[in-house]
Amino acid sequence: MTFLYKADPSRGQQWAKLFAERAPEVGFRVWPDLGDAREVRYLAAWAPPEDLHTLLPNVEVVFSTGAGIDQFDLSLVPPHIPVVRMVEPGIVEGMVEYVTQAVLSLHRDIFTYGRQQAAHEWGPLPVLSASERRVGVLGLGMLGQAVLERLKLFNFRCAGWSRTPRDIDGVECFAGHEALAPFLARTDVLICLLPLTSATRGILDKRLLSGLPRGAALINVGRGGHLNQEDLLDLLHSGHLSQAILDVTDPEPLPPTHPLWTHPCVRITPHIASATRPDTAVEVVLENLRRHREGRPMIGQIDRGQGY
Ligand code: NDP
Ligand code: OXD
Repeated sequence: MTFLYKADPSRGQQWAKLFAERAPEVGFRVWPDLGDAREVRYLAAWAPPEDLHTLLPNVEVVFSTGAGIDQFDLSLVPPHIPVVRMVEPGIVEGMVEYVTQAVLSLHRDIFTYGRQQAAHEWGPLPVLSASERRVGVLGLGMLGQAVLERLKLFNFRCAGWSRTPRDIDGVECFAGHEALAPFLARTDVLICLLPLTSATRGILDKRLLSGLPRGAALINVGRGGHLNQEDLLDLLHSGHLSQAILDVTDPEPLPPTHPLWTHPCVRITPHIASATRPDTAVEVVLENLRRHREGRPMIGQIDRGQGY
C-alpha cells in the first residue's frame, strides 16, 4: 500500500520523514517516483494528475495538500473516490496570524504612516478604539471562525457571512444572499475567506464592494479569482475603498506591469498567508487513513456538489 505525495518536493521530503517516523508500515513516495503505480491507494496533491484514473487505477482517497480545493479539476477524480481537503491546526494558526496583523495594521493606520514617511511627513491621526472598528469576514468556516475568535479578543466589532446560518458567540452572523447588503453596510474592514466555487468566483466586484461604507478596506486571503481587480482599482481611485491587502491575485504572480503592484494603497504578499504544516498535517492525514480503513467519515471530506 503506497501513499503518493505530489506537491512541492522539498515539503514532500518532510512528509516522507514524518511518515517514516509515525507510520513506517505505509509506503511513502514523492512524485514522480511512483514505484508500482498499482500499489498507490492514497494520493496527496496540490492538483491531481490529468490521467489520475489510468495512472493510479487503485487510488481510494485523494487529499488536497491545501485547505482550498479549487485548484482541483474534480471531473478528473472519479465520483466514488472521496476528496479530502486539509483541515489541520497549522494552517489555521498561520491564517490567524496573517489576518490579525493585517487588521491591526489597518486599524492603526500603518499604511497611511508608511505613505507619510515616504513624504517625510509627521502627521498623527486620531486613534479609534477597536470596539468602534467593524470587521466582517466572508466565510465562516474553519479559517473565518478562527480569525474571528482572535479578533474578538481585541474587542473589534465582529461579523461574518456564510451560505447557511451560523451561530457564533460574540459574532453577528449573516447568511445567504439577502443578508449580504446589511452585512456589508456595517463592515469597515472586509476579509474574504470564502472558498472559490462557481457561486463565489468574482464575488468581490464593484457591486459588492460598493455596499461597504466609504473608506472601508479589503483583505483578500481567499483566492485571486474572488476579486475583480479592475473594479478594485476603480474603487480605490474614487476613494470608496481606502486600502487593499491582497495575499492572492489572478494570475499569481501578476504581470510585471500590472497597476496593482505599484498602487500606493495596495499591499501584496505572494500567497503566503498560511500553508499546511507537515508536522501537524501528517497527524490529521494518518487519522484520516484510520477513519477510511474503518469506514468512518474523514476530517475535511468535501461536498462535491457545493465544490468545497
Ligand atoms: P471552509 O470550507 O471551512 O469554509 C468556507 C466558508 O465559506 C463556510 O462558512 C461557507 O458557508 C462559506 N461559503 C461557501 N460558499 C458560500 C457562498 N456561496 N455564499 C456564502 N458563504 C459561502 O473553508 P476554510 O475556512 O477552510 O478556507 C477558506 C478558503 O481560504 C479556502 O477555500 C482557500 O481558498 C483559502 N485559503 C487561503 C490560504 C492563503 O494562504 N491565502 C490558505 C488556506 C486557505 P457554510 O458555513 O454555510 O458552509
Ligand atoms: C490553501 C492555500 O488552500 O495554501 O491551503 O492557499
